[in-house]
Amino acid sequence: MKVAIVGASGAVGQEFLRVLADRNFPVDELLLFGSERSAGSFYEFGGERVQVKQLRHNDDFKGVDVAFVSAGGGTSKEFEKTITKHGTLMIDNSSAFRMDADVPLVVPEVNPEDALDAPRRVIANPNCSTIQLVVALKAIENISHIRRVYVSTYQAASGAGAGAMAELEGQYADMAAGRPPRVERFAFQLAGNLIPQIDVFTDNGYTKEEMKMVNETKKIMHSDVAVSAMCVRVPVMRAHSESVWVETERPVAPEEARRAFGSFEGIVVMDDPARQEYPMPLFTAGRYPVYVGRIRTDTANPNGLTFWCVADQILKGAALNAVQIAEYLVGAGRLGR
Ligand code: 2RA
Repeated sequence: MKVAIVGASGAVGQEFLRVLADRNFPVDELLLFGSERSAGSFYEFGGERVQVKQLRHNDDFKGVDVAFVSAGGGTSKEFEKTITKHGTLMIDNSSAFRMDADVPLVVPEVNPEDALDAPRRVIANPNCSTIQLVVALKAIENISHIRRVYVSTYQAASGAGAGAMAELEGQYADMAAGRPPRVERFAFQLAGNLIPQIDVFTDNGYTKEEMKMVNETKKIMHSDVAVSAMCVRVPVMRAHSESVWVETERPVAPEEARRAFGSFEGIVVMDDPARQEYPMPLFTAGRYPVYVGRIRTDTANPNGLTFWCVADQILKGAALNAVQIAEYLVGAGRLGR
């Protein structure tokens, strides 16, 4: 297959290279695209050095089967037609098209068949914090309909890109050296701090990140589930964590939930409080699954269940999920020759 990565030099772009190789995705030819700034750089794939080309409005995508795009919403909007005009499937990591009715929003463990109907040749990869949430929710939805979800997120620096990760690392180094930490990517110093704002505020007082969790969850799950979210940036490098409270139609005992999570594809249960076993972002970074632990009954709601989930934001929250969508389509005979 002829495969393209757009935004190859970014944190997610780099992870695409590793995930495609690690999962033996059938790549015959790989094209890398980037901004004027990253054009000319070389990256290694399959034992060869591949040079990044500048993304332009030309016919570079002719013959490309699938393009994994992670270069920001503005670039996705500007280049959608250029990328898809010869039939290339665009799997887009930005928020540009997620809520468009003719663009499927897909998490393969939850709604893979939605990927089969992409009339614009665009499939959207959901927001990272939504992906890990819906994987966990679907395991419970399978045994009792979820009416309501409250979620608090603890989102790593990686969600804001490679530059933000470098800034967090630099801030820790500055603090250790007694220098004032450099603050550029975030509105405030992140090291030693928590920032209760991700993305801009909307009219209802919630941030865009919080409203993505509300709206995307309904679209992916084809559900009327009510979601209320509080999203917080934490000084963690690259895995997002979430505290989740769900209200189900009938009470679900923790043991039943543990079995449902344990048998669900893509979830690993780490839940042995007596041995202090629960998922943590430090140990989840670089891994594929969504980890779930601290499963218990909600003390404030007889139909409530609460748990903690952690997943690598750059992998399951971005690159891995996009590659899994492509793998599903290959398996369904809808991608590649
Ligand atoms: C974040 N959800 O963590 C965003 C990235 N897509 O900032």
